[in-house]
Amino acid sequence: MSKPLEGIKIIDFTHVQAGPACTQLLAWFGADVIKVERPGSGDVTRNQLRDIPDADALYFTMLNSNKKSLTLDTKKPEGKEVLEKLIRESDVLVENFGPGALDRMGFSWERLNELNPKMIVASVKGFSDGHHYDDLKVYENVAQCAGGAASTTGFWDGPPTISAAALGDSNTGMHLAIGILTALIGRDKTGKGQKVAVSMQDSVLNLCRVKLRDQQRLERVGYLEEYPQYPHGEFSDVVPRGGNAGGGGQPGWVLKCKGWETDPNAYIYFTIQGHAWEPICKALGKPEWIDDPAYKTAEARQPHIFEIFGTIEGWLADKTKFEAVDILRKFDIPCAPVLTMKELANDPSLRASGTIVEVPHKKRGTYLTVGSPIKFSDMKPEVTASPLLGEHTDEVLASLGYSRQDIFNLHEIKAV
Ligand code: CAO
Repeated sequence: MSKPLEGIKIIDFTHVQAGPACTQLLAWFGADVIKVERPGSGDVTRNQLRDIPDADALYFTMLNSNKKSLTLDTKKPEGKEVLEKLIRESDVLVENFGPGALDRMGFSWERLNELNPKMIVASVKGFSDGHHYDDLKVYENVAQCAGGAASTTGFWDGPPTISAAALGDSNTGMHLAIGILTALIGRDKTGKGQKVAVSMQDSVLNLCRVKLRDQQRLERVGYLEEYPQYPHGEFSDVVPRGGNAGGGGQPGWVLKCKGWETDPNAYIYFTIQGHAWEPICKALGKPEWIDDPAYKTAEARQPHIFEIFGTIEGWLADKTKFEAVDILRKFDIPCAPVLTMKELANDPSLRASGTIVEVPHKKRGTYLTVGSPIKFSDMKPEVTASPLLGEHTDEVLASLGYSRQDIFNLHEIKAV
């Protein structure tokens, strides 16, 4: 089956997570992604947190599937020459080096645009160009702090908290992929490439936009009625951390189920949707709450929402998280068990849908990874193994017109 991005050649000058997540997605959808790596070491994640000696770490394999690996020292003149050839025939270059690294290498946007005016140059940086922090190097947690996620995550009596979800890294990569695809469609109309830039701070903030909503509401009315601080606690002039409260108009909380005393994940998330109040009361065996003015509306419930959650926990005490959800789903109540990575890894539905896939790898044997979360009616993205360091160097050089002798002579700039 032909894939929509087949024929799009991408120079993948990315490392760690933010950039690789972007190019991996484009590779799944058919793009020819050539990962350019430093000879000898390659992407630093090949070696980070290894679980098998001498085999690429899962950190690398799970972010670089479906790609080719070209080892090339792009600081040496011969390496630059090869890169220039590649640039002339590629559609996109993606990079997430520290600020200024590509310029220092001699490949500024102006130079790249001169070499190939049709090429799209896509970058991830910690902060946007011209930002007062635009010289900073940034990793995931730094971005979560700079983008508003940390100050609004966690509990009010604890410190700012980092989410396990890669809001700074993979999320930024997904934003960049949207930018690249948009620029490719734009190029079809104008014939010109352009520079696409995404900052990790901006991408985190984009996902925290409801918190910016809350900041403005707080400044206008002085309180936020869906936060646990309302109505008994205090609000300052900044959006507080709301624990596990639901972010919209539906109060929710993480509630204990049978076995919580020994199993740290024996919980469900329970949401009280306004129109589901009647089914909730029925599910809990509390029909008297349906028309009681102290419980009937969301506004009336809020002052004693934790008493209501306590009653629900009483109901949950003899039910596992799975049993509870099986009952509540019949009443159309939005809820889910709190799932562990072990449960997700073995979930038959996720295996069947291709969201969790097993990938054979030359050195590791089989590893588990997350497949495409985007599903298509006409295409099923297949996940293939990440490349070994320099696995495709000779193949890529040959495709650029280098002879066997030339390739041999280039030994110094490509040696693994
Ligand atoms: N051949 C020769 N040199 C190469 C090369 C190659 N194939 N590939 C990379 N290099 C060089 C670069 O030219 C650069 O050299 P100089 O600094 O001397 O100019 C160097 O390797 C890479 O520098 P870096 O700043 O990108 O790497 P770092 O490990 O110091 O920092 C990171 C890593 C992630 C903090 C930084 O790249 C960064 O801030 N990136 C932008 C934000 C980002 O994407 N962060 C997400 C990372 S995922 O958590």
